[in-house]
Amino acid sequence: MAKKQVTVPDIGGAEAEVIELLVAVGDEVAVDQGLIVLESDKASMEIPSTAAGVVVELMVSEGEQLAEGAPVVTLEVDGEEAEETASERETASGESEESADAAGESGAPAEPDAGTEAPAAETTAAGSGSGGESVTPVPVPDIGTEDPVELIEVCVRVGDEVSEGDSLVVLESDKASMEVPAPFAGEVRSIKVAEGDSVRAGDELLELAVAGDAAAGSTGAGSTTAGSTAAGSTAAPANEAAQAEVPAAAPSPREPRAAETAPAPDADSKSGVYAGPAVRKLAREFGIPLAEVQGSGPRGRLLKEDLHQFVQRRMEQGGKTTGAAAIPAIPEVDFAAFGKVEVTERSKLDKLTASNMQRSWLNVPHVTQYDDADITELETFRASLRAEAEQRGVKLTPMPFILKACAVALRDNPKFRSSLADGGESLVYKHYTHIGMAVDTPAGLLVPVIRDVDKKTIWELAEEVLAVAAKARDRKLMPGDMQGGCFTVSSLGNIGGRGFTPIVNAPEVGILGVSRAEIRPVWEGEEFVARKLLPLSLSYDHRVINGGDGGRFLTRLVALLGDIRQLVM
Ligand code: CAO
Repeated sequence: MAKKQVTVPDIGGAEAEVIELLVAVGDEVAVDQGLIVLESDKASMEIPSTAAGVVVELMVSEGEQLAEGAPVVTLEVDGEEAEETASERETASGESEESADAAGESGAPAEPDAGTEAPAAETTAAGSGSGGESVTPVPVPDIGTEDPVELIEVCVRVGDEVSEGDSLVVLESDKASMEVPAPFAGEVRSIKVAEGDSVRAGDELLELAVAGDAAAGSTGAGSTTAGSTAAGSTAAPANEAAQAEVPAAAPSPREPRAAETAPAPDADSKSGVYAGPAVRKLAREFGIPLAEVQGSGPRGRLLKEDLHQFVQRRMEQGGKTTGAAAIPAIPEVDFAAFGKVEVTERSKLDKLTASNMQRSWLNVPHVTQYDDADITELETFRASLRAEAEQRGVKLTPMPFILKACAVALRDNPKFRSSLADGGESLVYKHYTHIGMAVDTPAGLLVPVIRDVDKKTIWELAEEVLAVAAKARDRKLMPGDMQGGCFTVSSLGNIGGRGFTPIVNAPEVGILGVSRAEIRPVWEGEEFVARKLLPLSLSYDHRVINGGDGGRFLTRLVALLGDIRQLVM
């Protein structure tokens, strides 16, 4: 086992504050795993481990200001890793291990590379003498990694005059986001990149044009202000001698902008949002306004878990009150401000029904069709069975006839007992006829399912209607008693009303609402006659059922109830 120190790499600025410790002594860390989070006035960034090992010493504490080279942790690494690291160092710099350590070796990603020299090499003199113009390509500076990073924003347009230090583009990796500042003042002559491009150190970003005198001036300024700009260093154009000495602009860690963090207009224009680049990136991908998220990290720092919880809360809120995060919530009102109120807890069943209804209402495009069934003859027949019903010990209401008529109509219109599957790609046709029946109970609405309605007699159905309604009211239904339905009947006939629009019990595609039957005058060609009419309302899922299908189903149902002899056909 050998020891290895990890130090702060080039952070593109003077100092940054430790705002979070991501590891503790004894932790096992992997290469690239975040050790601490640093935050400057421009950005926050994770400092990754440069080796795999166990943390044996943590040399920093929260609130401390650190600069490049400051030791962060000491790791105990296995021999192989230590050897590799040592030989890498020797190959890279020719230094001994001690001298590398003394210099704060950290695998810091900011070694000079091709990009730093590119501007000088490619500067072209477009004019002549000191009064001419030079056009200088500006490359991606050293960004601390050889991997490509995403260019998420181009901050300038062709023709823009920029000052030294102005942001040209914004780059983002999963560890940091950074602005690339203008290495000198000039006019943007051409832009070689676009948002979404992957770029590496040395890739050309754009060309800046400077007048000869100005260029010379800016060179001077660049060399004298090196280290004091946001980037911490500058590059000068035009003057080759100067360029040879002055490093190219280092990227400036940045504070992400509103457009980047979330689509919400004020998402992060509010100051005080503490979030690392990975969190900001995630927030941007999901359109989460960071300013609305409560950070649970040290000093209110936003963690990925906070985003997860935010999304989860929004979804739950959607399920309970609005159905979807995108739907604006109904504002809470202080009703007590207007008079005496009483607040009661809703039953579990009530809340479950509410969320099922809302889910269906929001997912299913509903259409409701209305018609009246003439049940005069049916009622005469039912009345004729009263004595037998008493003998059998059952109450014969219109419900068994309605169920039976629905079974025949479902057989004749099989789409009504289908369900959507594969996200709408296919339809499942059921070859059974199980029908749910809404039961109004003191605890809330329950929908037991009566199986194989098509195979049962009116007497069997009458018994079962009574039995399941009693079971529902006594809260004795098992979950299986309420599953497997193909269609639902909801009758308010015993209560009253002329019609209503029932909500489809998805994934079923149809539901029949039954209202109170009453005797009404019906024109029969030459005169009005008194007939008993049963108002029916058929709601269906318009993704599956077309108006024509709905019309055929309802017309068939009306015909069946109007002439119950057809029920046996
Ligand atoms: N028109 C006129 N009278 C009707 C009728 C109708 N459409 N339907 C039933 N009735 C009569 C019955 O004949 C019975 O009369 P008698 O007592 O004189 O015999 C009386 O109303 C009570 O019937 P019932 O309710 O006991 O029996 P049912 O078979 O009609 O209904 C059940 C059973 C469980 C469906 C019903 O009791 C019920 O709970 N309905 C409410 C369903 C509901 O809440 N739906 C809304 C869901 S969406 O919010």
